[in-house]
Amino acid sequence: MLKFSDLRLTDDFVKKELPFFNRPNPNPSYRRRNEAKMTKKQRQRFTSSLKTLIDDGWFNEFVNIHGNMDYHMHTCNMMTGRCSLMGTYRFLAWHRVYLLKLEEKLREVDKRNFVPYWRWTKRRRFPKWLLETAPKGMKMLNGMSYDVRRDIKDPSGLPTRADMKSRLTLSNYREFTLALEGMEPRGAHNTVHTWVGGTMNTMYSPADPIFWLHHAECDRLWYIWQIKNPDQHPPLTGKDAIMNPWSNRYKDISDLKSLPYTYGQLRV
Ligand SMILES: [Cu+2]
Repeated sequence: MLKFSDLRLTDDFVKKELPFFNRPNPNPSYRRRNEAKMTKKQRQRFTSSLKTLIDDGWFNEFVNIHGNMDYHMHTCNMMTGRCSLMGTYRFLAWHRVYLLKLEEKLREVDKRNFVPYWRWTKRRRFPKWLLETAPKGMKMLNGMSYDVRRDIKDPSGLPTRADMKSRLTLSNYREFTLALEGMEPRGAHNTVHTWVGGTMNTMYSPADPIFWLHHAECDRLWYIWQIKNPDQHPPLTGKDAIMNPWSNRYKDISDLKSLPYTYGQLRV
């Protein structure tokens, strides 16, 4: 069982001042691991379980939830070009729920599964072991078919660790989430989407398995930030606070101790 002391919090202040009400789950069901540190078996399990979900059509439908941009889960809607703060405020929580739903399904296939995270600041290249997992013959909401494509750029285009460290010092929710998601000047999340390119640059980006590893890293960065900033929340009320099409509420999904997972590493 994971002990709190295993979390390797490097910052002494965090250890001492960690507020009781937003600390990691001391008894998580599982741990999300760094993709670079996974064993061959764990990687194979992940890709073959994903393939099971792709082959039975579940994955395609699940991707299309993201293809429907009516859920206000990004600052800007790629379809209409309209941007709103509501999307800004829902971005992190909505994607946390989305990841959890895939993870639940993967764990139904094999209980040992988890969504790995890709530390793009440190491992500055596309994870080789995932290169060949690129679904083909996917269907968009309008019935058009597509294959997952990538246009991977030079490593220098990825956000740096120094950059992320400075973004994590922002202590206001809105400023932080914008710096992570990306408005100007190019937030980290958007930068990585563009860096992978191809399908990752569209609203069908979840069709590329790297989407999940990228978003697990974004979620991990939020998680680290939440520990340091337990009082910072987006001003979501009423139905805006419900991460539709699911029924999860912001207040539950942002409570670290109620999450079933923790992260293998809590450093930026
Ligand atoms: Cu998204």
